[in-house]
Amino acid sequence: MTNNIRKRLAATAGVVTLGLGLTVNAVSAENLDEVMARRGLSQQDLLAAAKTYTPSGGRDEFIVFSSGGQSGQVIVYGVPSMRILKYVSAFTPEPWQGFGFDEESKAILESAKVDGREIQWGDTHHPAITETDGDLDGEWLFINDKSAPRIAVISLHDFETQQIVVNPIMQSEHGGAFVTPNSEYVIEAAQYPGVLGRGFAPLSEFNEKFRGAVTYWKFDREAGRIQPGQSFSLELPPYSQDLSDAGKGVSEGWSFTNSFCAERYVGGIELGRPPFEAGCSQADTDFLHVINWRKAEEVYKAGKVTMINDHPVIMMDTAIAEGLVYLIAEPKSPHGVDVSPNGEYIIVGGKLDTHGSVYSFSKIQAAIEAGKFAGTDPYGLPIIAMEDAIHVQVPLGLGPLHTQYDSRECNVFTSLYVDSQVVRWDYCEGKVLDKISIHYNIGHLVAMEGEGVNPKGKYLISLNKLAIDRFNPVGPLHPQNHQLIDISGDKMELLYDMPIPLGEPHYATAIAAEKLKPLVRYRYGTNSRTGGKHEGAVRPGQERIERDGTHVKVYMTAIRSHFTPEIVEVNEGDTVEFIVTNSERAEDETHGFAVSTYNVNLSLEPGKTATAKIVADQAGVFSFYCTEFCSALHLEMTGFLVVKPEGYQEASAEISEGTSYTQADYDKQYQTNLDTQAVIDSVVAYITGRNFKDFPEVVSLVEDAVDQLNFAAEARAKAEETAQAGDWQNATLWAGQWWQYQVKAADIGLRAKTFLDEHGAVVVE
Ligand code: K7E
Ligand code: CUA
Repeated sequence: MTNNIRKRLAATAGVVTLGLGLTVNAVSAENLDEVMARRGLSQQDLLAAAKTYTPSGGRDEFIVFSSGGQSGQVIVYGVPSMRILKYVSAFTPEPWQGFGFDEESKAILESAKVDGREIQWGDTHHPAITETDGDLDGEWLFINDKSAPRIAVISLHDFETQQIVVNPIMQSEHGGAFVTPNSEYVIEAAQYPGVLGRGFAPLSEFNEKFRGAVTYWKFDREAGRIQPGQSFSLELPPYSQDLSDAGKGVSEGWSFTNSFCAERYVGGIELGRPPFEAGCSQADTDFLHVINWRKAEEVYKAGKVTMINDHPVIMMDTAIAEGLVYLIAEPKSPHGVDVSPNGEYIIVGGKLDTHGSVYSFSKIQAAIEAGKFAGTDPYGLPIIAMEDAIHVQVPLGLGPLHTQYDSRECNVFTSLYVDSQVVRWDYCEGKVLDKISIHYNIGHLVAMEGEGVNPKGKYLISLNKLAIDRFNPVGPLHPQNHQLIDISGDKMELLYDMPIPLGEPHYATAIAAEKLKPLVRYRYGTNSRTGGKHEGAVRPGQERIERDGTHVKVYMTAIRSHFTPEIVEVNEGDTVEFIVTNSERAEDETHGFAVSTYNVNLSLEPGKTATAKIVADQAGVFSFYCTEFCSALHLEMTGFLVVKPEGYQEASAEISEGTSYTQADYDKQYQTNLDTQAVIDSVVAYITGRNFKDFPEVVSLVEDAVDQLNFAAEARAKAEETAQAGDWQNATLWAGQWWQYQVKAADIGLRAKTFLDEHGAVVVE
């Protein structure tokens, strides 16, 4: 390893002296026609490749946040390249990010318990990005969990989950997360009916005791947190509420939630009764719930609520008296409900109906104002006749589910589950424009910002339920398939298939990449799970081990390529907290912190502080080490946790080592360091001889290199001091440490130089 570094440094020196920046690879002589022939590609394929291929270092125009289905995570990828960039853990532990392993994220998962029960997974369905005036703003992301009624709040400053709230009254949900146009509320509607508050009632009392509900979670933008104390719900009939969407523009202040199984069937196939699927699809229509949330907010603030599990619920009789909820028939087993960019139209697909049904908000308002109702449902909620609310119904194909809006006026895309197609149609005129087949069985689809007030068009992604024969077989459980479709022309064109091997994604949301402004590094000593300062953060030089009875706190730093401290001695049975701060400032210099046997792994991005807490109940000597290959001496980034058996008495405190060093060793290392410094000086001259200050990336690299050189100077002082005292052992080792810092500085300098070369830096006087 040491030799390799020497060679690399020598090479750096060579490049600097010769001024070489580029090498040309003249080996690849195959031309495009030959590649097409060899790989059996058509012109169409080449076109698709050219539209999606992103050269090394290139960026995507859009970023997609996809539900990770049963993984309880969020999948982040780029469009058009379809390169996966990150999995964000939300409801489930994920060791790479340390989520569910550090104490800070364990606290989030602790708050995600349902009635005291730990839920080890999540069924994520619908992500939603915060909106300002109905426009996606890229600050926060919400995602729901269908299995347990929960919503996670993810910061898009660092792509980390910072909060999970548990719905106090529902036993399952589906119609979350959807945001109101200024993210005042995050909407969460129930799915399967239950006794509100998760209580018991016999199924024989289903009609009387079971209920649906919709919750409006208050979002505090400043704090980046849902405020449960300012949130409220509406009691709804036990129709299985499904998806929701918030009104905007003309319909701002309203929200829409559809439902299936308005038959209120309770199943019982084992009793000889027809199963749910028969009992829930008998009637020709279900109900779209039209809710005046702005008015409901006033009713809640006026205290006209019933507290269930300490949560305010507007009961149905109040909702009826105050005119908060209206029902409209919608076609058999509806699924998606999607509001148009101007807020006037609400499009619903009926899974067992062939139509896309376009409701008009102004017609709905006219009916409400005129008090024109077709009757009431069994619970007394007013029903608006479908013909009084419909703008147009368009035959689209079999199994219409979800709809996304295009940048072209009046154009939408609807998924056809049974037909395995996407249909583009005009919802103003009510005509079909184009269809494309997908493989196979599309669920949701996502167009770029296709749910906001300002859809971007260009691309559509079909989120398919089956992959069948699209990929190399990997056993009976197939990956999911996201298919990228070009929608910029009049004909939709399939561009790319992306396998997703993590869970079944339901919905995804896409935002222009330029709207996202994620951090490069944390402010020093950040608790990333709260976004605030970590009280246990220490700077280099402040590291220490504190003992309070049997509770040991290790305040530690991590920097290429060591932890401080490196040897931690505790007694069997002690509780040990490692509070580790990554003291790097350099971009992407993440360290890990794992302790063998004790189920510990932290992810420490530059500036972050995280805590690993263990009960050292097993005596022994356990290595801790860095789990990210952070530097040439990454493998050496290690230490010992010494857990002394109860009653153990140490014979000698002296550490016995393998190698001893002489003055000759010291002199040799000293000379190497002087030679290395000459190389570093030439790199520094190269950088400072160019306009490096025009490149913020290079400025931060230079700052990091200067830090390393300061550390080098400190180590050099210690080496010379111990040499003066004739302690050749420590003098040699300190000289070696001095060299380590030099190597890091040179490594950073080389990166800076490469960056300058690639970005056209110019020589300055
Ligand atoms: Cu799978 Cu939106 Cu939960 Cu439709 S949902 S597909
Ligand atoms: Cu730090 Cu590897």
